[in-house]
Amino acid sequence: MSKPFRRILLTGAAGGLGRQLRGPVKDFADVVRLADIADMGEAQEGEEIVQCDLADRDAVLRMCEGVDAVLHFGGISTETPFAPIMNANILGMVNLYEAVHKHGIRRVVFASSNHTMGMYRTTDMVDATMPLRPDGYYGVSKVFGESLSRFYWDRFGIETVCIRIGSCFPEPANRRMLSTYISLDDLVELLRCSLTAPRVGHTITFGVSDNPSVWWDDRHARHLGFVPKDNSAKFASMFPAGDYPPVDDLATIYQGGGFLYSGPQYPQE
Ligand code: NAI
Ligand code: 15L
Repeated sequence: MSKPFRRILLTGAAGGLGRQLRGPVKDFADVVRLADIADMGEAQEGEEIVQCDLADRDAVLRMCEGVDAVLHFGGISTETPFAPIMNANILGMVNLYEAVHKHGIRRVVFASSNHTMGMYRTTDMVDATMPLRPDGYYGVSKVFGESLSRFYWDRFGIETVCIRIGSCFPEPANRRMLSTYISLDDLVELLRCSLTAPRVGHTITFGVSDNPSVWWDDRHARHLGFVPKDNSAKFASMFPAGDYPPVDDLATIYQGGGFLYSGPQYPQE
């Protein structure tokens, strides 16, 4: 069966998700170009390898040459000091969209994050139209990515699906992740929908499985046609409600969980 694209680019290919996506995304294109600042090993059949720092404008321009669509997973993926976030997630995003525009690439799928609205409470129900409420520098950098991609849609007609990924790990690491869990299979299906839906414009979607307890209402992304198949119910017994931290714990109050403690803290030293 023919594949939807001739060549797609997967950034962040050496990372936790990138390594797991490397196989499945081959269904989307004849050639998958894998990119990262870190080593990705040897290219397998149907793969190309490009080692590239997202902060290097010329290298990013070369990385995007001949590409039909981008799955952008590269960058700093947790709360850190601002400088690396600025280089990889802010400057890197500017470099990527400049290259996407120059090469006439029409669609990007951006691995955004639930930390764009981590300051909502765990008692809130959040949808894509609500004000962004990031929970640290990392969340702010993803807000920047969502905003930059919005600009490139409004100004240049480049389509982007921003996936506010919850927690994509083999299994939840804590009780919070019973709400934020997305299985790898569901993420792959969401990528397929994001790449192949006929018209996505600038879409914000929540990357989450069909979990029993949800914080996010994805009704504004129905046009993607994504229907999650998995849920976190099978992990519930790992985290009994009584073991959860007391109610004055920031990681319990806010959707961003532990990131509330790793972001900027005041007073500073
Ligand atoms: P990861 O940290 O394992 O992988 C990120 C990759 O980006 C790494 O291989 C790293 O070398 C690369 N990278 C970092 N700085 C770079 C630079 N300057 N130039 C080029 N490459 C650079 O993170 P993970 O878990 O694989 O996440 C992938 C993406 O998905 C990230 O953008 C992250 O923010 C996003 N995400 C992941 C979630 C999850 O549950 N795993 C949840 C929400 C968002
Ligand atoms: C993220 O954005 C991170 O990239 C990932 O490592 C997890 O911390 C995830 O959010 C989460 O909120 O569980």
